[in-house]
Amino acid sequence: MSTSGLGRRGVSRRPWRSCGVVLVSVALSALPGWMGSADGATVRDELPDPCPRPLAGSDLPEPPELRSQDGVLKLELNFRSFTAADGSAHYCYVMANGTQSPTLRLHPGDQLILKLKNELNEAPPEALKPDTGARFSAAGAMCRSRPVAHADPCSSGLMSATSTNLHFHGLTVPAQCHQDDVLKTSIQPTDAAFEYRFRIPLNEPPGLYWYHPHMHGFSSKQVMGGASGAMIIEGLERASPIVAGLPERVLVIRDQDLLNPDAPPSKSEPVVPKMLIDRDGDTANNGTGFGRPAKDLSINFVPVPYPDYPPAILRMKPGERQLWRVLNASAITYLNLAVLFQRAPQRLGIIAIDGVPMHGAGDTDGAITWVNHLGVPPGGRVEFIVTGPPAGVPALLVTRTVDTGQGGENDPNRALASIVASADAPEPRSALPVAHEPLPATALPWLGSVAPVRVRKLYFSEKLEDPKDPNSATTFYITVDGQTPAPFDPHAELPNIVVRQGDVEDWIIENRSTELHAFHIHQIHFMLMDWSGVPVNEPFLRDTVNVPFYNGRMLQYPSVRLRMDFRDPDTVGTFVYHCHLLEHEDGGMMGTVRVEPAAVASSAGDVQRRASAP
Ligand SMILES: [Cu+2]
Repeated sequence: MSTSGLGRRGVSRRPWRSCGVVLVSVALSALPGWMGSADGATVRDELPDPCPRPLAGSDLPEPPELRSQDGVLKLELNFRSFTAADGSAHYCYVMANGTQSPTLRLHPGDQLILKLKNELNEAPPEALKPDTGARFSAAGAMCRSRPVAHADPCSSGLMSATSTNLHFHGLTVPAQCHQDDVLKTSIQPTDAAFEYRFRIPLNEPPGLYWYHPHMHGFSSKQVMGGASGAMIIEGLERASPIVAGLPERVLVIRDQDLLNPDAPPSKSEPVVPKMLIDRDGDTANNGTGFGRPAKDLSINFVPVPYPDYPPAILRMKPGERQLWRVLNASAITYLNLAVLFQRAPQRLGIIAIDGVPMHGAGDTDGAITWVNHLGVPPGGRVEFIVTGPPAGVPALLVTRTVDTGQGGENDPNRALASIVASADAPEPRSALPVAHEPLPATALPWLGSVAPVRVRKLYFSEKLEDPKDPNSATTFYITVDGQTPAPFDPHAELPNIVVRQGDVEDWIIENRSTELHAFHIHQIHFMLMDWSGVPVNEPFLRDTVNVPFYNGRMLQYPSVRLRMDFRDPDTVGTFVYHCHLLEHEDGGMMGTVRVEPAAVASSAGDVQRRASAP
């Protein structure tokens, strides 16, 4: 189930529990930038959309890309939002030339200098609509309906509809202000452009990473509105020479509120499942693989809306091999990608997962793993080799249905892009270098061969505020076993977990809810060791992983066992782990880990977080 505090399309819902318990009605005139019209939507619609989106069925655009030069990538992004005429919220990172969400390309060792100007001048559009009876949860200083001017963006921790910040998902850069901190960093529209400045570690694996806002309570809204972009750490051909010289494409898949929520399913679908709505207004999983999805998807911003899913057009030369770098930037939608030629699934050669080459570390035989479908949780990335269809053969990139559990959303089968092969198709903008030197060997032993110094257990769970009222709010938890379940508390001064830099630990993540969750941790990668107690042979690293759901009949809760790598000195600091279904994260499913410097002795115990009564 999802909770988003304020429901879509004018349905008033419960506030974010994790931001406190005090309900505050927000007068429209109290919000910065509000234009004070009795018919605000009309005024808004007259403004040009700073985040324009292609039409459904368009040719697939490539995201703009910026490459580092002489070891530096310097850029400025303006963060803007807009309410489209159909009521949908658009958020975007805009460059001076008006293009959106550039792909940032850097080499290990390069410096990124990114100035982010928060130009949000409106609250989330749905929260603003007069008919929502707009309410924000607010408690004390951390969750406010209005930002306070002149607070230090590095320490304010303010969370409001117009606050933002950036997370560089997957990178092992320090969780410090101006680098990759999301716990305290909060940029307001009244602030000057905020500078992110850090160096990509020399040992950062080459592959696909991404950036997105991480404002607790508002992450889902901003990301679902389109606030995300890809980052590429160059050098994948050095880890996997098979991709040297290949043309490459970046495909960013996002989700968004349904463009046609009231339409019946397409007549071409083999079954018409009964439509079930979960208690937060999303379409619930019906188990058939068809029917109305919880969210629409877009691919490089080309929407592929329910119910007919008109695919974007991806042109390539017949039989050409390409490297596809796919980011699931959805807020809540799981993907299960496949490429079909005349409905027959094709082989996809996996090169990297979550920014780490498959054959960069533990598995050195260089053989490519070929699959015919690829699951990608929200936040996850896959990079794989695709061969174009012969000329004239109809081909599709699709996502197959994902069973998210009885309590999950509906992620049905649907098309994303029609692959059209012709000899005159344009080449993608980029190709991987032909020349390549092998990556230097890593200094540390392969993670899978290191014995963990301890084992911890955490579990996902959910609770209805009023078990007798299915429409009451859901609170989402991730709890360290033995601690008292509590939604993420931005006021907390103590971390949930303390570890020591240099250590490797095993974390068992259990799922006590009836829906799938996606465990993600900032700053580090991990290796999946077992799946509900059964060892798996998956010798590669990830930063986001599915945790299977409980079906109510199992004798024990499903779980994953993860080998967590805290050996890198850049992990020292305090950062978060959470479910990457951002509605769940916003709803409380997040915790903190403090990595202490190796020199600090005996700090490895769990810390019971201070009681968080507001
Ligand atoms: Cu979740």
